[in-house]
Amino acid sequence: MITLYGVPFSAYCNKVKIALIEKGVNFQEVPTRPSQEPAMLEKSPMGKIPFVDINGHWLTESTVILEWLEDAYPTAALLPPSPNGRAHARELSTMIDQYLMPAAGPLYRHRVFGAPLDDAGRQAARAAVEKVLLALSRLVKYGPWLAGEDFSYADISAASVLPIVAYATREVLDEDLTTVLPGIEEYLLKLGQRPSVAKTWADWQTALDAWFANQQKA
Ligand SMILES: N[C@@H](CCC(=O)N[C@@H](CS)C(=O)NCC(=O)O)C(=O)O
Repeated sequence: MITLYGVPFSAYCNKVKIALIEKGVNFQEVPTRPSQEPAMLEKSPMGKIPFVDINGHWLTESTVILEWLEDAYPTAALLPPSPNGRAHARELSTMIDQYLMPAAGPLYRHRVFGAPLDDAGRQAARAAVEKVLLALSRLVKYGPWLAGEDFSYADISAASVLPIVAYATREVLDEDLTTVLPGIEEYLLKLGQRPSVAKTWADWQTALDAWFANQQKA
């Protein structure tokens, strides 16, 4: 049994959840927020989520956890067979995780958690998000999946991050910046047909709704 520690607000946690479901692995979720408390740092030394407990072995970093799953459960592969295909999937996934999500982070944290964001911050976030989306649109060739014929890490990152970017830019900038990606509508529909993605998106929406309902009560 694998235990996933995190929250559905987090794109990085959602990556791991999608991969676990895709692999058909038995797992449970324990709602956990990032923290610098010593007890948390024992399990997640940077105090970040997600982290997992694999029968007593603690592991952090979403991509590392995906790599562990790929090694441990090679069937239902989440990387294409050829070296070039694998590299391309990792390249897209890395761009989405390391550039797109951090670029949209200030908008998302402002919208959901009320983190301060002034006009200069808004404009900086917009420029940063646009830059990554433009870079991605140069690389993406739906085949039909992001890195080609096979559903891969690239799609897992996209499924985890694109809805957050669409939501945050729509809500804070009044414009869904992801629409610049060619074929995005059709691609999101296709992603949403996968049970792993549909479940993860539904959990994210439920968490958002509950969060805002609680905020209104407070
Ligand atoms: N590179 C990490 C990023 C994880 C990450 O930044 N998680 C956020 C939540 S979405 C977090 O824990 N932030 C708190 C912090 O950075 O202290 C991964 O892929 O797992």
